[in-house]
Amino acid sequence: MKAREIPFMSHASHTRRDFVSGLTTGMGLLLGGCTRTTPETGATPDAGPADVTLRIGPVLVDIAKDHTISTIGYNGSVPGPLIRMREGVPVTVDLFNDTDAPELVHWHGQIIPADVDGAAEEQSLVVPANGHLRYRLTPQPAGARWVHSHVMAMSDLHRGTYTGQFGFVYVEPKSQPGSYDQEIFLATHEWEPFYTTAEEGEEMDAEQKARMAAQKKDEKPNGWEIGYQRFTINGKCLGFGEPVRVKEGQRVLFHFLNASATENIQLALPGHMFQVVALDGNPVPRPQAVEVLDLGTAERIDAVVEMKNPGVWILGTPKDDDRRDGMGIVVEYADKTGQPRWIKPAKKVWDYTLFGDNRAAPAPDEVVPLVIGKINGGTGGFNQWTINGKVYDDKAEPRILHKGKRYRLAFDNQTDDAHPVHLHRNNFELTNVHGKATGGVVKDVVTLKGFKKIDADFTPVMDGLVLFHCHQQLHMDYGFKLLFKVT
Ligand SMILES: [Cu+2]
Repeated sequence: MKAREIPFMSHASHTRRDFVSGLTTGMGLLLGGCTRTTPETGATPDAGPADVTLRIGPVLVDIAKDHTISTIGYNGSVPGPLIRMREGVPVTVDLFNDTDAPELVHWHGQIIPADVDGAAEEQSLVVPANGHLRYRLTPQPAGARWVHSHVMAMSDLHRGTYTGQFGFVYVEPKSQPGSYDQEIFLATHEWEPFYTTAEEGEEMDAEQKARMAAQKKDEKPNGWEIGYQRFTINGKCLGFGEPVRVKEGQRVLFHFLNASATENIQLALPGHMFQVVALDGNPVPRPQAVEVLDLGTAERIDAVVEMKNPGVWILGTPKDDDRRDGMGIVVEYADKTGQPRWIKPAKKVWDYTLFGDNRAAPAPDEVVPLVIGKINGGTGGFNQWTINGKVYDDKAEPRILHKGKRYRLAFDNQTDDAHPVHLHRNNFELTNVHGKATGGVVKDVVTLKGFKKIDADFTPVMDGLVLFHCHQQLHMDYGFKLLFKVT
């Protein structure tokens, strides 16, 4: 069976125009092999149409009334088309780049060879400026994955994950789990980034506050942070797009993706609970109902919501300013009208271990300490980020890991920022979160809160270069990376 590339047909908030552009996408797919004459960059030449085609190019996104964002996206829409693949079934991928800058297309959360993973540090194939790249990959594992640009943006807030280059990838399992009446894919993203010196305070406990107070002495002041003017779900500000239309009694499976460049967010749907069934696309041992979801940059959550509170509601961020600036979407029951309602949820601390079980983790073959540090940039400068005391050095030899051995990544965040750290081409299992043992929660991003420790175990199965980094673009760009080599 072939992988399909389809528009967001199942998603209520897509307008007719989006749907039409989705159809255009489908035609691009058929014509893909003959619309460009630029040379192949490498990989597997293969006659005939590709199974998946992504065309990188300028796109205008109407995020609100009289408010259009000019950015770079995939196939003329933001988010890009929902790409469905089947676990273990190889696909041919065509990447066209209609921009003047080389691009990297990263298949986030998939266990695939380094050359097609889409990261410069892993020496992946590049999509040349105004050029074309074709290769094959075998999608795995099943679950909610995604695709996004992996270029360094540095000080340019119109590159990398600041743009509209992101889209859902759903790798269909060999057998379908769970029952639901409707499936909705929702991706959050912020627009119109700007530099600010205002630091966004994370919620902190007494221990975190004490450590922060101790650390603030004798330091340069904090460097640039990023703020945003506008917030969207599936490219629309709250109230502008079509609502998610539901019926009383339905079980709706939501696939949430935080496609931000730099923001960790929360989402709530007043009057309803989220039954969390998978994190980063991987089923959790103990599905649990929660009122508020926490999503660090690049994290995904699959949650089932039972629609049993008829009305018109706002699914959105508990942060009033950000919701006012667009971070939300209306959920509308059939035959219900009126102003969408918002009720502030109770404050709850997000806890990954809620979804884990009590199994004891096998002892690792080796512990890899990863101590996170920060060098303040001072006013008008960029902060730098260190792992084990060093900013990323592309001349340094990668750290060698061996296939089949169990490694424990021992994260020790010695900064006050929360870091959504990501390991490429592998999944890891959380084994200890803030001193509490857990098991069975398998992820590819984990958000390290300020001054906290998390252990995550993994066993590399595929050789080659493996990039580890913070998924906060500004942190990644300024040092927060480490390269492994699996042999
Ligand atoms: Cu970070």
